[in-house]
Amino acid sequence: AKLMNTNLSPIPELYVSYESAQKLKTEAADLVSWDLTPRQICDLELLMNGGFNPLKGFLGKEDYESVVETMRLADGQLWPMPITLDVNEAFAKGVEEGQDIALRDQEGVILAILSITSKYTPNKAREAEMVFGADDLAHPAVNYLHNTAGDIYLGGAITGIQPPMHYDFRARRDTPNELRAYFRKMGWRRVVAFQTRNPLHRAHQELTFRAAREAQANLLIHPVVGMTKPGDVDHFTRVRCYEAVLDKYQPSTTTMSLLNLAMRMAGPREAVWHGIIRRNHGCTHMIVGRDHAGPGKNSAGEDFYGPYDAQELFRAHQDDIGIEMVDFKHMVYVQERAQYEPNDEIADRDSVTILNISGTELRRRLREGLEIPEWFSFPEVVTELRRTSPPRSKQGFTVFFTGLSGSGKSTIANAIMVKLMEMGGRPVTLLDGDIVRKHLSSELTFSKEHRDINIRRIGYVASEITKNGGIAICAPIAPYTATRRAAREMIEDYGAFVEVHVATSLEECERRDRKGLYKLAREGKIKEFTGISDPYEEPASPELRVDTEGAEVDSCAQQVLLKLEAMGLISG
Ligand code: PPS
Repeated sequence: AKLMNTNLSPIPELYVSYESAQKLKTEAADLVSWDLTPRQICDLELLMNGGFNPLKGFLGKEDYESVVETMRLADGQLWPMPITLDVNEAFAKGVEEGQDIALRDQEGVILAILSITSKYTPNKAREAEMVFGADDLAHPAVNYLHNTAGDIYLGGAITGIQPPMHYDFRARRDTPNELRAYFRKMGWRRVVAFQTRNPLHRAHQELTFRAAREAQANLLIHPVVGMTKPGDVDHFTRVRCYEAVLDKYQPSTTTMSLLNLAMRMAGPREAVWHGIIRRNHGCTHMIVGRDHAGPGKNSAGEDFYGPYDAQELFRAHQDDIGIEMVDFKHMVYVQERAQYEPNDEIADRDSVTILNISGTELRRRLREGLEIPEWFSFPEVVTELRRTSPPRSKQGFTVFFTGLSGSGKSTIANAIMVKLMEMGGRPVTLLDGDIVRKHLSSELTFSKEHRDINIRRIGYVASEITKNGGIAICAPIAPYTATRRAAREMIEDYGAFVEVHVATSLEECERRDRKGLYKLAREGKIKEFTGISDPYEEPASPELRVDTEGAEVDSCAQQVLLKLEAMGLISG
């Protein structure tokens, strides 16, 4: 029995009228307020605009436990994902059931009022097992649950005041009721939704064409622009990619709209959730492909879910979800026929050439500036992707020297700076220990706490330089492993981090004693001196270790350059 969406009437939203909102806003200014996290802002938007219908607010204890255990709300309605307001213990102590609190965005604007009816401590391990399939931190949502989310959940009804503000791609964002109205206006009664968090390549286009044909339906390309899997192509780039290929679709049968959803990568449960969300947006069908909303490998290196688990769970709940699944197997390119075909429908697979480029391979080719063939993607899409991920030899990066005072860090760093400037192409900034302590950290001492602040500042500045395509050369002592790691993490979001341990021994540094500081330190005239009266934790696995004893500065600098070349950061 084919489902037909003849009912495109509006679905309930949680917003009050404009007049009441103005009044509430003034009143809410006196309430205790919670500053929403980016993920909570995404959830709140879909709660308020009906995208999460039938939810009326954040889940209370009873509903939460029921959702975790049975995928249903306490009243039996299908709902697979715990939508919870997690807060820290300090905040939770100050509020109680029966109290109203204001929910603010990150600039302090009041978006909604939460009437707390439930305050509870979740069993996070259980939530991880039941919802995400394993209590394994390799799963991004499990990692979020344990390491980002607060320990107490607040549940209760939401009174919506205003939607979160978006300054980007505003014309492309639609609420469920705006899409319903559009479908009504256009006479679209059967609409198949394509959920995606990736740029559209030819395989995706073929899949959407086929799905629309199979379902005899109009097509809604419905990309997620809220939060997707860490490491994904950012949504700005993706939306430019979508816009670049939209004209390959027939405008009278296809449209695109952006969805501010915070994905959890929960595979099967997520597919069911996506179905309910698309039903709320007025769709009658949804495409579920291979490994829908998959989180990648678990900590044992295996897939969290089977490739078609999501399709199975969706199929089992299709009637409850209220929309029909258009399922697809993996699409591959058949060279002899110059077209994409579902992998499992290729009868003559022994006599044809089957081509496929995985996501990992695509990223490698982008990184190394290699060819991306036309059968795989559209030139417009590839151009956009290359703009945001230029090959490594055109990206910014950071060289981070670490070593004892007097080990030769500055000398090598200066030599490297000059050599890189001679090559040209990217601006180079030297963040030497002494320069930094003069311009960025003049108020800091050499206590552990202050050294950490100093290195974090260097890390931040280097990450900005790297992000903007420059080369940062840092040369602090940076004696602590954990702080060096923090700097690495800041920078690796934007480009390579090359840690170089200048491994001159303490004896040699003290023998050279260029600045006469070791002598003073031995005499106790300088306190907390690295190597003498303060620790230096040697890096366990730096990208490079150079030994300055018995080697010229020039040869050390050459070793660093060769390393940069081997890493693809400078072209040969
Ligand atoms: S840190 O630990 O990374 O924040 O140190 P850094 O900013 O690189 O500063 C190191 C330079 O400061 C001088 N100096 C000291 N070093 C270590 N310990 C103590 N107590 C100290 N007091 C002053 C020293 O000259 C370091 O310079 P370099 O260039 O490393 O020899």
